[in-house]
Amino acid sequence: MAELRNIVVLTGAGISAESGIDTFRDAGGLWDKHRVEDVATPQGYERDPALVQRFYDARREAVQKVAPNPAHEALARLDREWEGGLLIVTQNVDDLHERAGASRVVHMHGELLSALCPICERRHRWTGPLIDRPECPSCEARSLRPDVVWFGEMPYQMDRIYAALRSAHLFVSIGTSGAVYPAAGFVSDARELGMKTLELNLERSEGSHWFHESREGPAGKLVPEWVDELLGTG
Ligand code: BV8
Repeated sequence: MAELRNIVVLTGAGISAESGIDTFRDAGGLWDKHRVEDVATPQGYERDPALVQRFYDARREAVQKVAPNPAHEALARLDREWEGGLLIVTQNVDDLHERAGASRVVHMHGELLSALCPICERRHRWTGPLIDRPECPSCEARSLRPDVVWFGEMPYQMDRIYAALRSAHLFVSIGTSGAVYPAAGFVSDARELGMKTLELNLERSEGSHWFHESREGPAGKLVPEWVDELLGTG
């Protein structure tokens, strides 16, 4: 096995669960309370933009009331101390990785604290609501939408993600059910590229069979343990 230098870490809603952010598919999760087709598709937004804006306004407000947990903090430490390549690819739209101090982070499904203007295509850091159709700070159009990737839309920075996968020696998946593509396909890509694969999740995910090793438990415990192992500070 080639010397372990470059790592790609994929995170999902499970890594933010212990910070008090709802996951999607777990009991009482977001998809229990909202129909995906209504709140997370371009067609749903077309049909009822106010419903979609309220959905994201509520999540944007909630994320500013919670804090990173030990799993986010451990990955931020890895980001600071790991001399090799590292890319944290998150499906999450919260900013808890960055608030914990991580910088080598890609939000493949967008960010809650960002508004996208479909007219001038500029993005703007946004902490308030969008329901009252505020003006775009660049072009003054009143069409700002949540800067998130809806189903049927192309995820962000796929070239950067595939480039990191091609030069990685280890792929680690944390807190994701492996139900949504293309993210759910990264582990099979990683196996085809011949690298080691590790899953850290509360329960085995839909793609568990692709992983060399699966550890079950809360991210707040498993991730600090794994980072200690890697940095030899365990
Ligand atoms: C696209 C942003 C073209 C918005 C999201 C191939 C086959 C079948 C279908 C498709 C396919 N390719 C494309 C599709 C269609 C679709 C898709 O995958 N559909 C599914 C439902 C079958 N994909 C798309 O439309 C994507 N676009 O494909 O464009 C293309 C094609 C190729 C290459 C490029 C482009 C766009 C999908 C993005 C949609 N937007 N989010 C928002 O947040 O509101 S998806 C959203 O749902 C999340 O971002 C995340 O991706 C997904 C939720 O999954 P998880 O994060 O895993 O959360 P979940 O609740 O499911 O699971 C939590 C896990 O954590 C569980 O396993 C649980 O056990 C664990 N857990 C819980 N607590 C803890 C824990 N683990 C550890 N510790 C704990 N404490």
